[in-house]
Amino acid sequence: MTEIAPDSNGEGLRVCIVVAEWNAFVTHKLLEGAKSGLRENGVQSDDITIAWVPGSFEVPAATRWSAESGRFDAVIALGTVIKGETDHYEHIASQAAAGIMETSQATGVPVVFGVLTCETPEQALDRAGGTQGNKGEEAATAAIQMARLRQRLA
Ligand code: DLZ
Repeated sequence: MTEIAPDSNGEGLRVCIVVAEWNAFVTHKLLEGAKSGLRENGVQSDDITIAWVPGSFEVPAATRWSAESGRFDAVIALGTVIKGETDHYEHIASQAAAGIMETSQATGVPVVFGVLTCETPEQALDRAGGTQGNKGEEAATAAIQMARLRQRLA
């Protein structure tokens, strides 16, 4: 039997973080969490690229460009969708999730989902360094582990 345990050693990995400006009061905190998660696990600052996009709807396109570039071992997608008075929320959240999954499957590059989908701003802040931790930091660990797993399985 062969078992591959999670490997969170980020040394030498190159990672692109795609982050949405919409709801910047949350996404900036997610970005800080992702950067510190990468750095704490050994990813060098010079090996981290941050790409800002207007909103979560644009996140999938930028993840696709970065994944197709061949320059990155993993891509982290960050955004925050907060429920409003219209069904815009459902469209943006579902398209972001589907596009990110499609990018990962089409390119083979791990693209991890760090897009919050919340009912209220408070729920979002709880998940961006508040009572529920920082989903950006969790995304960083997931990105490293998936990049390492890909190296082992490829
Ligand atoms: C338009 C819009 C709305 C209403 N809400 C959000 C949101 O909660 N989170 C988010 O990341 N982006 C939102 N946007 C912006 C869209 O993602 C997109 O940037 C614009 O529709 C332009 O294509």
